[in-house]
Amino acid sequence: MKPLLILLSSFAVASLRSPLRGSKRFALLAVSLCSALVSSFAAEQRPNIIYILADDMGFSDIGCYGSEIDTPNLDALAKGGLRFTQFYNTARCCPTRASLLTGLYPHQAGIGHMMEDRKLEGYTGNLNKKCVTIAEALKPAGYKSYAVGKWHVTNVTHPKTDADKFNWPLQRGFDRFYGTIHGAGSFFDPNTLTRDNTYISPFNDAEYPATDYYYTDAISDHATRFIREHDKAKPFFLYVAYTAAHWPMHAKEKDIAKYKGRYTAGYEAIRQARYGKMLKEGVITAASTTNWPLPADLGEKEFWEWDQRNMEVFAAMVDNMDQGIGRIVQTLKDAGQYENTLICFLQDNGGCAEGMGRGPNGSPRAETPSLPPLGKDYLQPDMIPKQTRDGFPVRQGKGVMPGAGDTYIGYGEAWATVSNTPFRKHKHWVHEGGISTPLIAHWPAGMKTGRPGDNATGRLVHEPCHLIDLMATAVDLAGAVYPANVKPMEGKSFKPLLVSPSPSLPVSESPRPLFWEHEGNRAVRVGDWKLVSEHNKPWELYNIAQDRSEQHDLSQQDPERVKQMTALYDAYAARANVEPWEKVIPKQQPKAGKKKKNVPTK
Ligand SMILES: [Ca+2]
Repeated sequence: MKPLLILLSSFAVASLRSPLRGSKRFALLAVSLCSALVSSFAAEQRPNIIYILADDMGFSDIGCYGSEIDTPNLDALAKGGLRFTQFYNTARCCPTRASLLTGLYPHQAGIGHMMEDRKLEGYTGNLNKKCVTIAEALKPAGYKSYAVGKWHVTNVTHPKTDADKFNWPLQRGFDRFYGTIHGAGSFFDPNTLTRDNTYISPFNDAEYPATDYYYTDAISDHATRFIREHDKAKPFFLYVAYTAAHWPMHAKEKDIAKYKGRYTAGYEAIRQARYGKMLKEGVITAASTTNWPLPADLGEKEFWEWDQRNMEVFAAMVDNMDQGIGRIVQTLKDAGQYENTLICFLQDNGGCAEGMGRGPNGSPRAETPSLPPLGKDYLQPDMIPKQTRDGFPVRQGKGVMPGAGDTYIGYGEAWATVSNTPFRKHKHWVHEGGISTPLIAHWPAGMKTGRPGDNATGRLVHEPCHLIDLMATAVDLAGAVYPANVKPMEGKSFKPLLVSPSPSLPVSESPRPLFWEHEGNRAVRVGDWKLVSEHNKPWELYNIAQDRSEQHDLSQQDPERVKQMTALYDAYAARANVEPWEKVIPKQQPKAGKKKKNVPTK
């Protein structure tokens, strides 16, 4: 109410100083009061904004996009909001977070690859000073900002370092933070766990005492805490970056138990069931197809029980995240903030086919711990812990049943392909399987137009949109002024798509180009056309409206379009700090994108 009081005082002073007398002065004061009230009312109508990001999940992994995994809370948001069918990320953890937070393409923000400093402007492993985060952009407009979960846009990550934390959440505009600075780790003992600017141990945390610590729960609980403790006089921006369902496959037994036996039908049957549900939901058209084989070297029969367990745990991780999102929604309702909060849910890249922990046969758990226990104050330094706190060695390899904290396994290429139904490729690649994400947007106060016959909720939006649009949308809704002294934001506000009852309203008058580059994999999309290539392979051309599964390469039939779109891509690469992959990582070094067994690539 402070701004209102200031406004009222200034108007009152102005009217007293006015040469007008009596009723005229009263009329001026009344008009002034009305304007002040209107402007204050307008300010208070600005919505809270919550962006929820999930990790390493495919396009079909939540219920309202085709999954058999139970996600009732996300499904309810979709029913009361909108689902975008062609929303895009950047194919990988770090660049997606850089792009989401800044509204730029990742290389422009300094994170064209991961956290390593490659001594190139587009590849510094830190957000640069030529960008602002959404929190920084919204602060002058009066927003409070909170971040929870995975940060992963800095290379200052080791608990023992006293390096400058210049690029941590509180130094990039957020008022409070709870989460991990690094990009992956144990869900039962996460590395780089941090509150505000201080590393903490989850087992000695007076603010969040936990007997059965699980990171996804901790993220949900801190999101609800920040909402509860927020001063309602101001609007807020909350960024919730879950690590579910990134490897390792870690979940609570009670959540896993629910999925026991749900995957006995096998990879292909689950893929077909998802495809059918996706068609029914309308999130794909029949122009997409699963009429192409799953990877041939999969489904080793002797490990089938083990690989079912991998997917059961993956499902449990998603389920637990959805339960947490339900608690966030309930907290908003309890706080009277539900109606005027925009909630967006999306995923950072497609399903992950990396072979984490899937090497030669692993060992069964020993009956007794073989290592000295770790103290409650111990700050876990490792992405892959060597042992549990109570002294059991962490195990990897085929046959090691995942779920508990002494295992560290990924769910592998077959399930990742099922996750990405019906699209090609995975995390790392910029074919549709790598870059397609659901986007659910839910904002009751903004979407209720009140016009008769409106079908404003439960709609599908088919406009191609991208992470870069999340900054533009936040700035638009907040009434913020985007600073002039940093790189202009690349995206467009999708507010018109949220508030219009029209089934499809273009964000821009003409189709705008969207661009991707990751580890030499490249793509550009203009309207229905997409030009895409794997690293050091020829361009492929697809009509996405007719062939989103990218099965029919039209590059030979339409060389003129290939030429035009290549020129667009080249101009983008030149202006956006994109370098040839060989220059980023010289050939003698291992390529992070190349599949390796048992080697972490974050
Ligand atoms: Ca990821």
